[in-house]
Amino acid sequence: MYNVSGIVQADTKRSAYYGENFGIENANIVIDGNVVARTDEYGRFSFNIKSGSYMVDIVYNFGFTRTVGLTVSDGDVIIGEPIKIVACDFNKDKKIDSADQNLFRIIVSSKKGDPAYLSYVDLNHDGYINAKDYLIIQSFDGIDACSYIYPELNLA
Ligand SMILES: [Ca+2]
Ligand SMILES: [Ca+2]
Repeated sequence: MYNVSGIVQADTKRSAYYGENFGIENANIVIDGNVVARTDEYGRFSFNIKSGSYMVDIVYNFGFTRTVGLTVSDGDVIIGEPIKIVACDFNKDKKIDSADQNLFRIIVSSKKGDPAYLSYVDLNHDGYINAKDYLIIQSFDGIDACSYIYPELNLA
C-alpha cells in the first residue's frame, strides 16, 4: 500500500490572494464508489492504496463533482498542485445561478460566530461573508454541471 496525499481547493477563476485559504472542507475522495478520504479544513486529504490506475471522484455537498485520473506505481504520491473544484453550488442543483447568489445575499455581511454565517459560503475562509466571496460566486454564474468541463487532470 502506498500513501496518496493532496489538497482540494475552491476554484476562484483568479489567482488566490496571499494568505487566503480556499481549502474545501468535508469533500469526499471517492474511488469505485468507496469514500477513501475526507478533506480537512484546509482541503487536505490522504489515503493508502495499492499500485494501479484509478478514477478519483471529488464529491462535495456544495459544489460540482470533479473526476481525476490517478496512477500509483510502487511509491507514495504527493499531489503538489491543488485540485480545484467549483464550490459555489450552495443548493446542489448542479447549476450556478441566482438561487446560489440569493443565499449569499441573505447572509452577506455576517461573520464567523454569527448565527447566519455559513462556512461553506465563506469561500476564502477569512471569517467574513463579503464581496471577496461574491466575486467568486459571480464569476461562475450561469454554468451547469452537465456541460461544465474541468480541465483534464491526471495525477501521476
Ligand atoms: Ca445551484
Ligand atoms: Ca470570505
